Amino acid sequence: MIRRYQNLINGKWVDAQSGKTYENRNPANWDELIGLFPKSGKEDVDEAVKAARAAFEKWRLVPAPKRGDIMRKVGDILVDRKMEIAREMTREMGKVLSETMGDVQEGIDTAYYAASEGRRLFGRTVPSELPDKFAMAIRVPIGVAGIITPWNFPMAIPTWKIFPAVLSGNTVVFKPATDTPKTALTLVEIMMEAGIPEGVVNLVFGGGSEVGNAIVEHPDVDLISFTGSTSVGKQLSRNASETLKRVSLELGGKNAQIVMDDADLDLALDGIIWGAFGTTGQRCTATSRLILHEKIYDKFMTMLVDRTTKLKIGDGLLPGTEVGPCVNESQRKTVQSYVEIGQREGATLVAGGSIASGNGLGKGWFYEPTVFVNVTPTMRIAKEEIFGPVLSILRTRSLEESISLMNDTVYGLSSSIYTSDVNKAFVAIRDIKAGITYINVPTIGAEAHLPFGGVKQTGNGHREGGWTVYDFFTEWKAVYIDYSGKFQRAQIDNY
Ligand code: UN1
Repeated sequence: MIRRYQNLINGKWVDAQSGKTYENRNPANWDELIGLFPKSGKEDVDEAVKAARAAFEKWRLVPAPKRGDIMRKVGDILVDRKMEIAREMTREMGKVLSETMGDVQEGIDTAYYAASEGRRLFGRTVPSELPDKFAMAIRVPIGVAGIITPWNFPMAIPTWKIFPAVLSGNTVVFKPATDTPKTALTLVEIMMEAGIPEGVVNLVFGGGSEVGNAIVEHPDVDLISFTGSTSVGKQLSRNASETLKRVSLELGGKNAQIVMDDADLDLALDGIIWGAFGTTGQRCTATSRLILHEKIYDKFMTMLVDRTTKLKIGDGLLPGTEVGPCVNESQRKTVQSYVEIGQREGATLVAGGSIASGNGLGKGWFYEPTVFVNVTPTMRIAKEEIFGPVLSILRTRSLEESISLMNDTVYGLSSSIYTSDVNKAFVAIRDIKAGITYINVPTIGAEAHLPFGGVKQTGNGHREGGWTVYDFFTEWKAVYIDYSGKFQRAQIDNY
């Protein structure tokens, strides 16, 4: 019996109005059908937005600390159900169980942060120019937030957006990636169980061009928070401009790790293996380029190829697995096509380069962790986001050259340098153009309470995470209170 799941609109579970569904399958074993989910359309989005708009008028009046109490309960339930949710997540998107547990943990951390922010949401008071007059700026909720999320962090990324949105007093229409509907459904169920009122969080399943776009173009949606590819982000931004929405975009990356000749090489090796092949390279923070100092090049490459070829590929639910499958067939095709492009461009494969076929891998979208050398900065494998287990190596002679290679990309999300020289570390912090710079840490593993986002074509200037995301989900209102009892003109009108 195949389970058929539904959208959540105004607190009720409902089918797509068209009655259509799509299949959710396990990328480690495509024969395994997880369930059927609504293939929704514009008419379903209309209903969800109507519900969110109506709910906003009540929700905005609930005191923020009370909204925070609900967030704390959401965190508590996530703690209780962490293992079960992680298993479900590995089954629907493939990354290994320890990583899906980390994904849930990021949601837990974000929930507790939101709970505490309910008692802050700081505004400012400032002096007025005039006597007996008080001036302040307060944060107010904005309205209906459209939340559009990817499949690589099916719990963490929705929580980064939805928790601060609702804590700030907004209501939500949530469209998760088609590859990871089950985790999204669990998150929304938990929010309802914790006491989120009907209509505050609405969930609409379906594709980007139908559901996502209907949210983006809807005149009654006030803001959009999106994580995904740069090409979709650009199109989304154009579509949202018609209604002048506030839009937060977290887009692509071509993150690099530098290893200097003075680095601890064992440490740098652990870093690159985790950064490049953790989550099968499917993080927007994944390390896709390694910039190696010529003095340690040969030694480090031997170490790297040895470790890469020993990584254990398999079903993420099996103990000992280090690298799970790509999320679906088309993602694996993209990876394979980039490997072919790299070879055509003249780069040399020193590890991987093929579909992984061993025991038990035949029914999933597995791909070998892959390393290219003889890569030049103009090759497509050195420039374009691949979103898979493919690492390009660049050789360098100095810190300056390393940083210039690092910055030679249209993206600017994450960056890392391994060095034992504090002076070099500080130059790197100053000169690398990225939203995140790690010293002796891989490019992945951002903490939930720090600003997360990138420069250049990685985004449009907003940050998720920590206190900074609350700037996106609130509007500033300036307030003046004159208690002089007299008519006073502002300074500009009487100076
Ligand atoms: C992403 O890949 O879209 O920094 C997010 C990290 C995680 C989040 C990644 N905390 O690697």
